[in-house]
Amino acid sequence: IVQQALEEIQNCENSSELNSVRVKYLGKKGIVTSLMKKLKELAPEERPIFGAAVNKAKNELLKKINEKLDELSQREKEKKYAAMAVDVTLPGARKDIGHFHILTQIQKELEDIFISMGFSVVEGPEVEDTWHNFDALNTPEWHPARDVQDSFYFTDKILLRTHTSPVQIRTMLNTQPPIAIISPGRVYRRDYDATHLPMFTQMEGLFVDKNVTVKHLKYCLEEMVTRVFGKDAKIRLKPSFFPFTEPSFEVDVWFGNDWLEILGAGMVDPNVFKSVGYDPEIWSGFAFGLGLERIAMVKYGIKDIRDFIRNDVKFLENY
Ligand code: FA5
Repeated sequence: IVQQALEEIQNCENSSELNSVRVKYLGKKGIVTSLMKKLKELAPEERPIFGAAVNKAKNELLKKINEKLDELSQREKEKKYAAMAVDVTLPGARKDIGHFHILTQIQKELEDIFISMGFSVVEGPEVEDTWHNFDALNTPEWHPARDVQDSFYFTDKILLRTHTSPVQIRTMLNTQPPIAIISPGRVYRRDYDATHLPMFTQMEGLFVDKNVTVKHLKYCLEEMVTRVFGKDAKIRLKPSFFPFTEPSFEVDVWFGNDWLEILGAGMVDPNVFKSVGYDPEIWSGFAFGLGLERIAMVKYGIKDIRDFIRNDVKFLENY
């Protein structure tokens, strides 16, 4: 009987099976218990021997059952914890997170490039007065750029700035040379087609010191262009005209297999220095104004400037 019981204990898979085995042998009506009841049917001299044997068997089974119970409950615990465990090596659920708008990316990229050359970033107001936007920039009343056709006026003296150049004036009025600043921001014009927006983004650059020449301007722009477009990119300065620079240039970049215009630049006109109280005999400088949308269009081959403001997620996700 003991042999049989031990085998059954050993074969138990879980604690409830083990409990059934315990009841079967040691319960009130169990096999071992009923053996004890047979004691009184035996001859008196046989009773102590039989009793001791049954007791021994009972204790042995109890001990085995308890051992087995420990083992099983340990195993059941392990199973339970294993089921609860988290595999930290599994990849997480992917969340769609946004990223910077392509124009913001270009702006940051250019800021980093100019900051590394020693420029600092300043900002100016988008609502300007005609003195900062035009007069101080040597653009007199009769100049066609002041025409209501091109600018958004609130009153005859207040308008949405048409370029970032008024930040040159605000900076020079606030500080003394040497000056090396860039100024990114929105500007507004009455323009709208595949290459012109009524609201677009420029980045102004201004460098003022003694003995500044066109070479400094060219170096600075070449450095910027090769860092944005790669080592093979080249620039070309074409003569142009701006009232606030003399000489003035339009700058083309060679990218892909074409020359593309990306900015206007030049040497600060003496009249601009006079309007901020700088002596043009002492100070010289260069300035440039680049169109950020145009730079992004050249770099990424974007054909229609209106894509920047359509907020089409499919377009924006590409950059
Ligand atoms: C200016 O606005 C001058 N203030 C630039 C400058 C600054 C010259 C300092 C000299 C010294 P322009 O109007 O060419 O220049 O505009 C500069 C750049 O802005 C252009 O090369 C072009 O890239 C971009 N741009 C002009 N108009 C638009 C428009 N409607 N939409 C998008 N980009 C434009």
